[in-house]
Amino acid sequence: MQGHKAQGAQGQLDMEGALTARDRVGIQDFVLLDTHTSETAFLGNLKKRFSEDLIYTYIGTLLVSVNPYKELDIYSKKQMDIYMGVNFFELPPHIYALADNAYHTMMAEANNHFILISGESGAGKTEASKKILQYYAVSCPSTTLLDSVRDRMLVSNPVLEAFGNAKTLKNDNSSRFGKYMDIQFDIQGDAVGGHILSYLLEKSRVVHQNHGERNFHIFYQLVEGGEEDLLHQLGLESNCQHYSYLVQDECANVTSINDKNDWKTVRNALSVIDFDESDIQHLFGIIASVLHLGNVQFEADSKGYATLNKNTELRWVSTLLGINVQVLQEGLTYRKIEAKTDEVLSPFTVDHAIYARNALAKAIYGRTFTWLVNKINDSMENKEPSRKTVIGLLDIYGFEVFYVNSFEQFCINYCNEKLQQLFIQLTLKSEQEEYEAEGIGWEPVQFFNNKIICDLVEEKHRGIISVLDEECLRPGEATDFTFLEKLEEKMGSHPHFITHKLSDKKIRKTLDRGDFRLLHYAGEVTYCVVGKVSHGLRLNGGITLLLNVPTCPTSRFHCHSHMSLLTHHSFSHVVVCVIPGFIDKNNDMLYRNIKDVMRQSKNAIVRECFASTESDSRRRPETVASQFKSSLLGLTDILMSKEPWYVRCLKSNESKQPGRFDDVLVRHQVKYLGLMEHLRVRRAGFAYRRRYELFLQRYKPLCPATWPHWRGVAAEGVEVLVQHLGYLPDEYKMGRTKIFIRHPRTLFATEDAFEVCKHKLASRIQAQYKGY
Ligand code: AOV
Ligand code: MG
Repeated sequence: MQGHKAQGAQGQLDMEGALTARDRVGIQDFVLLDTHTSETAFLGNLKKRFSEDLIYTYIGTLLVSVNPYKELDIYSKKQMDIYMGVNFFELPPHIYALADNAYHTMMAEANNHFILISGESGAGKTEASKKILQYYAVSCPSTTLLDSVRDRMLVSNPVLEAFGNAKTLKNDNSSRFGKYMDIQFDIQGDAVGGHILSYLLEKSRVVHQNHGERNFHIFYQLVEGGEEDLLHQLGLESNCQHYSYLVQDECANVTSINDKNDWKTVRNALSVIDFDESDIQHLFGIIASVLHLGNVQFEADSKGYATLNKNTELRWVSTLLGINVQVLQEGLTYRKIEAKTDEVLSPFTVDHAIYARNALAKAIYGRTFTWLVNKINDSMENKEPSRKTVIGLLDIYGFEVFYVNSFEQFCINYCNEKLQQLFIQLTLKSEQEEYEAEGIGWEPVQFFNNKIICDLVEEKHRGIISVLDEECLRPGEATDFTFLEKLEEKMGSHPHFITHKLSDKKIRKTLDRGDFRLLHYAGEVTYCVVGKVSHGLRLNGGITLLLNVPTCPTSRFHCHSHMSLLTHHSFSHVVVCVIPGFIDKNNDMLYRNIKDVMRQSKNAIVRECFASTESDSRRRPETVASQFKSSLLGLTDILMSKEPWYVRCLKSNESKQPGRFDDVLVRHQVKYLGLMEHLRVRRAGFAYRRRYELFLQRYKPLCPATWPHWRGVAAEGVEVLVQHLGYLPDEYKMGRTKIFIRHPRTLFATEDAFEVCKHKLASRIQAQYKGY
C-alpha cells in the first residue's frame, strides 16, 4: 500500500523522465523500449546513450556496458555514495547499482551470488570487475582490522595484472588468465575476506609473442622501473631491447602503458599483501632468471648436438635460482632416458634444446604465477569462522580471433562458449522451461543454443579435446598432422567444423593444410594446429630472412629435411624460435631431469613450485586441455550454486578510440551475445519469482490477514497479501509453486514497505526476520 503508492509514483516518474529525456539520452532500460524491439532500435538506443557518455543500459537487471575508451567522471566516492542502498531503477544505470543490488539481495536473502562479466577481448570486463571490487571495498561497513584485508583485496589486482596481463592486438591490458574471485561478507555485511581461483595462464607468451604483442607486463616493469641496485643484483640491463623474450616484435614500449609507474604500484602492493623481503627478492630473481634464460643461445657441435656458445646468461640463471651451473647446463642440453637397469643421457639438437629451454621458462613462470595466487589468497583469508555469504566476480579472457590462432585461443574461445552456454542455461533456457513447468502461459522465444559447439569441443570420447588427448598418448607416432587427420575422420560432417580437406574450393583457399576452423557462437576462428620453427637465414648484408617451417620438435616429423636443405646453402643459419603446435602445447612436457634440477634450487619459491611429488609419479599427468576442461566444469558448478547477475560488455570499436561507435561491430556483439533474445524473454517474462512459502514468510507483516500467522495454503496467503498490496493483475502471475512478478520496481516498492514496517516491529520480531 504505502510501498505500492511509492512504486506508482516512481513508475510515473520513470515514464515521464523517460519521455522527456528520451530524445537526448535514450531509454535507460531496454525493457521500456515501447514497441521498438528491433535490433536497429536497440542499437540506436545504445548509440544515442554512448554519444552522451552514458555507457550503461539495463535489460531488466542485466547491465549492458559499452567501452568508452576514455576516463569518465562516474567512479568517484561521491558516485558510490549516491548508489549506496538505493533501489536499482531509481538512478541512472551504473555498475555500482548492479553491485549494490547484488549486495543487498545477498544480505536480505542470506545466500550466495555471482556476477558474470562477459564480452569479447577488450570490451571492458576487467575494468568492470575492478569497479565492482572497489565499490565493495569502499562502501561496505568497515573496521580497522578489516581495512587491511580490503587493502589486500584491492592491491591484489595490480599484482595479478602485472603477472597475468599483457598487451595483445585486441587490448593493451589483456587478461591472459581467467579469474574468479569470491568476496566474502560476514553477517553484518562487512567484506571480511577474499579468495581467487585462477584459470589457465597463457604461459606460451613468456617465450613467444605474436606480431604487435608483448610479454607479460611484469618483465617490462622490472626492466624499465627497477632500481639501479636491484637490476645490478639481478644482472639485468635497464633496456628491454637486450632481452630476446621481450623484443621479438620490437613492441616493448606502448603509449598507453607506463611501466615505470606500474612498477612502483606493484612494488608497493607486494608489501601490502604481506610478502616478506625474502619472498620479494626470490620473486624478482625468478623474473630475471626467465629473462636470462631467454638469452641463452645454443649452437650445434660437430655431431649436430646442442652446446652453449657462451654461458654468461646461464651463470646468471644459476646464481638467481641457486642451482649449480653444470647441472643446469646438462639439464638444458640432455635428456635422461631410463633404460632397463640404467639411465642414459641423450643429447639434444639445437631445436630441441631451444624447446627444452622454453619449456623450462614457461614452467618456472607458470608455477610462480600459481604460487603468487596462493600467496595472495593466504593474505586475504578470512580468519574468523563466522557465517559468511559471498559475491563471486568472474572476469575471464574474452573471445578472441587473431591472424594466427593457436592452442591458447582454442582454450580461451572454448571457455567463452562455456560461459555463453551457462548464460543461455540460466536465462533463456531455464527461464522458459520454468514458465512451462509453473504453468505460466508463454510464447517461446527462439535462440541459438551453442551447446552443439561445446559438445564438439568437450564431449567424452568424441570431442576435439578427447581426440587431441588420444593423440598425445602416442608419443613418437602422433604429430599435429595425424591429430588433424583424426579430427577430419571424426568431425568431418559436423556443421561447425571445417578443414582444408573437407571444404569446398572457395573455402579451401582461406585455409592452410595445418588448420581447422570452428564456427563459434561469436564468429569463425581458424586454428593453426601445427608447430613452427622460424629459421633465419643471415644474408651477407646482415639481413635476416625468416622461414616458417612446420614442425613438431618432439615428434618424428622433425624438420631435419628442411634443416639439411638450409645447411646446403652458404648462408649462416640461425634458428630464431620454436613454436610448438597443439600436441606439444597440450602435453606441456618438462623432462623429468630438469624438474629434478629445479628441485635443488636455493630459491625458495622455485623449490616450493617444483617440490610436488609429481616427478616421482609414473602416472601420466593430465593434459592441459583436459585440466582446463575439468576446471571449467568445476567453475560451472560453483556458479550454478549461486544467484546470477550479468554484465555484458560491448566493444565500441576495434581501434581503441574514444567516441567511436562502430555500428557493424556492436551489432555483431549484440547478436552473438543473444541480447535481443534476452530482451524478448525479459519483456514478455517476469523479472522476479519466489516460492510462495518464502514470499509469504518475508512479507506477511504487510497485511493484517496474513500477520502474524497464515493458517492456510501458502499460495492463497500470497494471493491475499498481494491483493492487499494492490498489485494489478498484469503485474504478477501465480504459478504452481511460485509467484512471478513482472517488473522489479513492483518488488522494490514491496521491499520498501517491508523496511518501513520492519522498523515499526518490536526488536524480537525483527530477530525473526534476520536472514530473510
Ligand atoms: P577486457 O578485460 O574485456 O579484455 P578491459 O577491461 O581490459 O577489457 O578493457 C580494455 C581497455 O578499455 C581498458 O584498458 C581501458 O582503457 C578501456 N576501458 C574499459 N572499460 C572502461 C571504462 N568503464 N571506462 C574507461 N575505459 C574503459 V580481455 O582481458 O583482452 O578479454 O582478454
Ligand atoms: Mg580482461
